[in-house]
Amino acid sequence: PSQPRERLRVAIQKSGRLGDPARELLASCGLTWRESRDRLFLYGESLPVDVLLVRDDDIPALIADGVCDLGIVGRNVLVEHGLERAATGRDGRLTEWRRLGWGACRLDVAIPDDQEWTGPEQLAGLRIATSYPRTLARWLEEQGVDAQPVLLNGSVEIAPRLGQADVVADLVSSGGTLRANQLEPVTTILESEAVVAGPDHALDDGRQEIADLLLRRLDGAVRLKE
Ligand code: PRT
Ligand code: ZN
Repeated sequence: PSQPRERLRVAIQKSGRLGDPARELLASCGLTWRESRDRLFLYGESLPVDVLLVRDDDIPALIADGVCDLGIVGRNVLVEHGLERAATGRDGRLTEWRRLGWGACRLDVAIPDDQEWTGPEQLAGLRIATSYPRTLARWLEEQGVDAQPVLLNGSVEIAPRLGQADVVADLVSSGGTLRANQLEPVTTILESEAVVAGPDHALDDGRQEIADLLLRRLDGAVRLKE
């Protein structure tokens, strides 16, 4: 059990695609802050809200373990973490508290562009390179297809050329990266965007009230942008 905490703690990506938009969103909620010397922490000044700057992959576990209350993260990361956590029998279910409408991408299956796509059954027996093995495995199971996820944490798109895998399941936004690697997206496993992730229950120690205030402002800021 963690110590009582009267300040809300929000995890966001330190750098990368979602870091700057997440900071801008918090600023548009009226949050001002002072940055810690090591640049891992933003101490909220105008609201009792502190921000932890981390790798996006660490955000779900920080919330599930109660270190942070909320996080801004891609649905792709949240879903993969949830499946992993469930498969390994740990509790700490997370949900999407808000969808943010930016950071959009898809987790797509892509095959060499000189091949014809006839449907998911074509993937039977193939090695599929991905950074999202649980999400891929769930989809394969739904499709009734038996294939072999190959976990790669980066450069998934070059795996077929290197002979590490036959096809890939990778994040796509413009599709340029796949095309440059002679791959063609053929079907979508997951539609993703940035979300506010939180536990599937209310927060303790008065932090729910702070979260409600922050989310009210966030909803206003998101509406203004539309
Ligand atoms: O360092 P850290 O671990 O925090 O960052 P990261 O490198 O793991 O993540 P980052 O910053 O690359 O992505 C963070 C989140 O942005 C992802 O989890 C997604 O939710 C979201 N997102 C949106 C994307 C993309 N669009 C995207 N295009 N994440 C990755 N990509 C990749 C894509 O796979 C391809 O390799 O970007 C490349 C360019 O894509 P195309 O299709 O435009 O060519
Ligand atoms: Zn990451």
